Amino acid sequence: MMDLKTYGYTEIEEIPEGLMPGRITEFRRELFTVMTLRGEVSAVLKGAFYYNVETREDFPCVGDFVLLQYNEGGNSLIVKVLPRSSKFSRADYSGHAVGFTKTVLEQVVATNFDYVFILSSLNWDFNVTRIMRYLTQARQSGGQPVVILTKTDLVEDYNLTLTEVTQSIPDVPVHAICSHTGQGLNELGTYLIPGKTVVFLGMSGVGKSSLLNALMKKEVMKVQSIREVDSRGRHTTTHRQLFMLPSGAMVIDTPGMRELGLFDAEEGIRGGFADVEDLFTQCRFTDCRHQTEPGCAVLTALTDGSLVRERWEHYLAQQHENKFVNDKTSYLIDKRARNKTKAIWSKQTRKKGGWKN
Ligand SMILES: Nc1nc2c(ncn2[C@@H]2O[C@H](COP(=O)(O)OP(=O)(O)OP(=O)(O)O)[C@@H](O)[C@H]2O)c(=O)[nH]1
Ligand SMILES: [Mg+2]
Repeated sequence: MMDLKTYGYTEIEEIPEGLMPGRITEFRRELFTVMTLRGEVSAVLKGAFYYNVETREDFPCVGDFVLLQYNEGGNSLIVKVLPRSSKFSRADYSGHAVGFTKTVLEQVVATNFDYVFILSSLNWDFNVTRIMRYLTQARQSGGQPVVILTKTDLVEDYNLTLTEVTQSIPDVPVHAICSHTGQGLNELGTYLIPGKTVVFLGMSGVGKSSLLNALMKKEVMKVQSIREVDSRGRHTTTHRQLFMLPSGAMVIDTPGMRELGLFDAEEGIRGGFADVEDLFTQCRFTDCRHQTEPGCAVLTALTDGSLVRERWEHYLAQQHENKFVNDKTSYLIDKRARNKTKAIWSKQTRKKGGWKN
């Protein structure tokens, strides 16, 4: 018989007759997978299960310890969620309308973890501001944050970045790893101890599932290459799942989040390229386009090598992409306005009888 203690369960309250404790490892298509003393079982919510439909904050989530009515022949029934020791939630703007007002729902992403691994890739999309934003959320979760810089094999020298991150967040441990070569993975041993749970957070494509696979020593989660042009992830992982590592620790892999993505780009670029934008203030002309203008600080920096050409090109590429997204958004808003005008106009002409279809 399996011992639920290995899944981090501590008996905090007496189990009523006829119920069985378990830990939710997966939730997909309205069906929960729960690890119990009898192994893995499928479960649904008991009809009378109460949760607040407006906030959904007490809706069972991957990582939760629950009480079940075990059902031999079919789905077991979840009757209760046990108190959570930690939880990570985010605002869900997907727009459920409650009454006439659009409320922002709390979406609980994972619960009962000891560590929050904030993953960030060391490739050129790297930016400290984004890490700090994740950190703010992680600090409120009840888990201990750890920053993981991924894909060390893609950069020649990551020591500068490592120093930059360590200096920006001196109270949080930072590790640089490569899931492909295994570099730095043994440093993570301090956290991956039996009975402890780690949740992986980070943007799509940073390598969360790759790290999970490396730690599992087999492919348990699908991994997909990112778009090379801009290193954006493809949102490969679409559900959350808890895995038991060979070390006895557990990992909750999560899908990369959207809202910390594209539309934040402006602030993100500023945060990631402060050194580049600082140069602009030194140009002779305030409207310098940094192309051929005399007294351009960017051109000078490129010539004397203090600004690496690739970095400048990455900056331009990001600005370009960001502008594209912004233009597209305003194009759609304009289009909606135009269509509205067109609708009013055609209505009026039709009334006058001057419009024939
Ligand atoms: N070079 C290199 N590539 C890596 C490394 N880790 C992950 N990748 C690649 O990065 C891409 C994205 O990896 P995933 O593990 O799918 O990323 P993810 O964070 O799980 O993404 P989502 O599931 O969409 O949130 C894949 O092509 C991986 O092979 C690494 O250490 N080095
Ligand atoms: Mg993934």
